[in-house]
Amino acid sequence: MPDAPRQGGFGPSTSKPWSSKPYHHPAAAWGAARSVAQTLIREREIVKGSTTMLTMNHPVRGFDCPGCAWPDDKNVTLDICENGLKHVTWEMTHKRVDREFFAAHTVTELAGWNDFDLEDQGRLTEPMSYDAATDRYVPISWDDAFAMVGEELRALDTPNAAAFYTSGRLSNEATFLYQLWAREFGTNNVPDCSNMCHEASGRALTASIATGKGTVSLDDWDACTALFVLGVNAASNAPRMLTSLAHAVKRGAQVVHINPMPELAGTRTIVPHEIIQMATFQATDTSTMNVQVRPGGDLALIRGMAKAVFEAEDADPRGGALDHDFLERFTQGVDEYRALVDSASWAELSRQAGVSESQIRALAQIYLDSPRSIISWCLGVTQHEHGVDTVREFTNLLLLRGNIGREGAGPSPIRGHSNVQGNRTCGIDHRPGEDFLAALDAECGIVSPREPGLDTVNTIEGMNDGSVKVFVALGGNFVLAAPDTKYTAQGLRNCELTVQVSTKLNRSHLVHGRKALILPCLGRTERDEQASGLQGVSCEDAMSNVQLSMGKKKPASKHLLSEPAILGGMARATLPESTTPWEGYVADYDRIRDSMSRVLPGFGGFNRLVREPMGFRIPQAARERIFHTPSGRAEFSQAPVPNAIPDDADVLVLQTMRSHDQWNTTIYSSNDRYRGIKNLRELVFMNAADMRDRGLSEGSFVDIVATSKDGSRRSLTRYRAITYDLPVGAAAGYMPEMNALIGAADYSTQSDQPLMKNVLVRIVASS
Ligand SMILES: Nc1nc2c(c(=O)[nH]1)N[C@H]1C(S)=C(S)[C@@H](COP(=O)(O)OP(=O)(O)OC[C@H]3O[C@@H](n4cnc5c(=O)[nH]c(N)nc54)[C@H](O)[C@@H]3O)O[C@H]1N2
Ligand SMILES: Nc1nc2c(c(=O)[nH]1)N[C@H]1C(S)=C(S)[C@@H](COP(=O)(O)OP(=O)(O)OC[C@H]3O[C@@H](n4cnc5c(=O)[nH]c(N)nc54)[C@H](O)[C@@H]3O)O[C@H]1N2
Ligand SMILES: [Mo]
Repeated sequence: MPDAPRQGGFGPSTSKPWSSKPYHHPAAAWGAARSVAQTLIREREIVKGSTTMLTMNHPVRGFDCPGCAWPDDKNVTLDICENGLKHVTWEMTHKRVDREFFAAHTVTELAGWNDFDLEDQGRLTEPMSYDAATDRYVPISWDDAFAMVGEELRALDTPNAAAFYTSGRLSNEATFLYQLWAREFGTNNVPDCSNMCHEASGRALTASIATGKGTVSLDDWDACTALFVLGVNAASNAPRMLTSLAHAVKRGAQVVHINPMPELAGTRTIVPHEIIQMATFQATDTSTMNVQVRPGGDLALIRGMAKAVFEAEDADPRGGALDHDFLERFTQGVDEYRALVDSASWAELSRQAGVSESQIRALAQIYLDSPRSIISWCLGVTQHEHGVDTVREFTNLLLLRGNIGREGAGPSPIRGHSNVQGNRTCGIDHRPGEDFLAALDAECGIVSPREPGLDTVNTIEGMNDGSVKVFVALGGNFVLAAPDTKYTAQGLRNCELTVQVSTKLNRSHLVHGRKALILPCLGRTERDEQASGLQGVSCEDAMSNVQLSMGKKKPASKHLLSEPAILGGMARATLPESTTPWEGYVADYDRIRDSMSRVLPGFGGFNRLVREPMGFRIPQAARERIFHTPSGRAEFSQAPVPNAIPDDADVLVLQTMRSHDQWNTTIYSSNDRYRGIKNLRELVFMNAADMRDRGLSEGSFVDIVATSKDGSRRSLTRYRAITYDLPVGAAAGYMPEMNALIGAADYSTQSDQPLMKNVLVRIVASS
């Protein structure tokens, strides 16, 4: 792996002077409009891009934005955001990576390029295979590529020597084929990006209320009277959420942001689609309160709120602090939970939360005064050791006042990739349930393996110890997205075969196995023609709505295949005797949906439902207060309050996050507008007191040394220290560059999620 160029990190190299100035404008607004215009111009897509925008997230026959998973608002005619537009234009670029490009550059040479420049070459155009003799990718026919995959897989001693990774934008239909191929072949090794984002949420909600998903809809967001938003940078990562936040404040709901880093969504926005607001520069508040929690202090904070709720109940047993009827009829374990809450002292809860008792009480009062409350969260909560316990604590607090299974109330995780939730629904699960497997086997006439498969961190381990020899990735950029960059790279290089199904060139094509394939696919904006005609695919958003998405654009190259077609081809080559109608599925996606309708609960009539104007919402038992847990009730959890404070005062808790101008490993520019940063990615935000203690001034070069759970150390040198309003002891910087600091052993024992928001570091001035 090359060292990142300075200042630009993995983004565009820049020699422009860096700067850091507080941002004083509302979120979205004209800064966003200007940024979109720049992207459109850069990709020379000004005309096509702007008309394509008009069909994005449109209820009737648009395509689903390939960006984030925030649901479409049926009341908004043009439901778009700055970052979604950047994302779409990124896919629609006129630039192409063709066989001449690969002939002109060896892989060793490309490995020296920076990541921005790799993706900036444009769309991949035809299948390529690595040729070790010339150290180049050379063209290969689709049939030969499929045959290579089939041969390598069939040569393995065990199907468990293969792993099948998904990045969460794969459609439901392709997902179903993908997991069917893996299981018919004989493995549950289906790691996915969700192992790095919401695994903790899924496990927690499943244990508490027997659903892996949030239970609320956008209508509930519009009906709630209090909204608690934890650990999400909404203005950058779910910009369409700003509209809901602004509307909630306008109609008098309480909107509380809980975050160690005050983010712009916690202040004001210009509602992205309200053109008059844009023109007149009127901003709407997006919060009524901001609370600066200690990194990893959320469980203690929520427990403090629960403590105040119990105290209110004791002070006035008829005051309605608790929903006794709900607790009695629908829950299990409240007495034990109460004892646990009683045993925690205010002093300890306040110390661990990093928030004063009076502020926790004020938060609890908002909760007590609210008839309908939603708790919403993202990575700031899940990418911690105690992520599962924390999400279960959210559920505990909600249960106390019956805030589940009724209008305007419930848990609402903010999901990442546009179809990451749908991937899990449709079978990307390394620990599948028996009900699902039995239904799959009955429909498809196969015998699925029952032993659990590998997730992301265990796949990396397997590639390194030689037990995983074939790695297939449907999208994503595994080597940069995963922790411990060097170790992950070593694992990939250890493989017999790596297969990357992608739209653009990225680092994971250059860090490859002995044999390697790059298989280019259609993007979501493009027309997908199969034997039976034009096809649509479906996605599920973060609130369980499933909608059809139809690409409109001419494909970037005539050699591209759709993801279902590539999967069908690889599966047929792997399983020549298979009775699965791979060719029939690919010819007509309705056939895939017919099979899915018989396997997946809530998908009966899939082909009809998905063609309704806004699609359909998957029914959820928990939403109806039916809890399929072992006790048949919603279960309180009984977790101890974790220690969020490092033993050594010199150690800082570093979080790795996104800048405004990136999509995971895709970096659009080296600016982070809302945090006031220009032309700099190799930085670490710190509290002023922590900077002073270390003798650092604004922009000083520092070395960052992380100590892993296993005692090993990793470091980054010559990063710039930037003062930011963070709690003492907290630090923050950008992924994916900082994955170099996260050890392979540094994942949560509760979820296997890498500790991407909890890296223990020492920071010193560079020598
Ligand atoms: N434009 C854009 N949109 C995206 C993405 C993108 O890269 N770019 N990525 C998509 C994906 S895959 C995902 S999963 C989501 C991610 O969306 P986010 O979760 O917003 O992602 P991060 O940038 O990692 O930001 C983490 C947030 O959690 C806060 N935080 C950190 N530690 C703690 C803590 O201990 N407690 C609390 N309460 N807060 C904490 C941070 O200050 C920050 O605001 O966004 C999706 N949307
Ligand atoms: N340190 C740190 N690391 C993190 C995180 C963090 O907060 N901190 N967040 C984690 C999270 S939440 C996630 S979700 C992962 C993201 O991990 P991934 O999903 O693996 O990474 P992306 O950067 O989203 O993938 C980008 C690539 O996807 C391909 N692509 C784009 N569109 C398509 C398409 O339509 N089809 C196909 N087949 N390919 C396509 C392109 O080739 C592009 O280069 O990163 C994780 N890594
Ligand atoms: Mo994610």
